[in-house]
Amino acid sequence: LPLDERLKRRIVDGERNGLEADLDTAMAEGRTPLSIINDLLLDGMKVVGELFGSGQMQLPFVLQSAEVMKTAVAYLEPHMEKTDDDGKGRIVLATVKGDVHDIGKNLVDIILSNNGYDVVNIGIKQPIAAILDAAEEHRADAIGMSGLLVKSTVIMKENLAEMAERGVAERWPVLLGGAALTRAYVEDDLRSIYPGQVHYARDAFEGLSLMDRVMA
Ligand code: B1M
Repeated sequence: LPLDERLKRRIVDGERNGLEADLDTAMAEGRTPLSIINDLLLDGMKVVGELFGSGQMQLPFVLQSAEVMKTAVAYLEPHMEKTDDDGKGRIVLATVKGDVHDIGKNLVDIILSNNGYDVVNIGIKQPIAAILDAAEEHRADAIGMSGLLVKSTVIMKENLAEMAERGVAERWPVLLGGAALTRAYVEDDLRSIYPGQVHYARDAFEGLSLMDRVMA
């Protein structure tokens, strides 16, 4: 298989052996780490999602694919470009209660961190109380929530309601992302619940441009 196709296959097949060598070759050929992730590896994850969704792939294999994805991202991370600016703002990032998916959230962490933001990544399955405690403790400028399950979109709604009730809307703009969300749901349904800023980010790069806007 050509290199590009092989890297994508590695994610689908959960095949780790020789991964680093292929990533090195891709970089040596001039691909940036981010283009390897966005144009190849995420394509592989998409296929995994389709196979899993249609019952053609079982969960343990999805987990293996996710592990290879994480290994690849960790390997590529030190090779990514970083800006010199620092201290552009601080965001608390979490995957919401009941949800374990964190590959997207961790990509958002990497992109924001490499672009001058201070990211407090508190992990998966985080209830709103823990998210708000972290935001308070670290004096965050914004809160980012990720969630991939349809259930998580409901949790986000509850979280925003709780935040509105606690009167923190002035303090914390909110960024939301994850495969189950849609722009329309965030902008039409969720915005009306929270009297502060609520933004939908389709991907990590939109997350970055939104943070730039929020902090401007
Ligand atoms: Co799960 N899973 N999974 N899974 N999994 C999905 C989400 C699913 C759509 C698969 C499917 O059926 N086709 C489906 C959800 C269906 C639904 O809710 N209707 C599903 C299911 C059902 C489940 C379980 C319930 C399965 C089970 O146990 N029977 C279980 C859930 C457990 C739980 O959470 N309580 C489960 C478990 C898992 C694994 C553990 C095996 C593994 C996760 C490993 C891990 O993350 N550490 C896994 C995986 C890998 C997937 C799929 C295949 C891939 C997800 C992924 O990493 N994508 C996924 C299929 C899919 O999404 N279509 C699926 C790549 C990642 C980069 O994309 O996170 O969307 P994503 O991030 C994007 C953007 O969304 C955005 O930026 C990223 C790109 O730049 N973004 C943000 C994300 N967060 C953001 C936050 C921001 C800004 C942008 O600001 C704050």
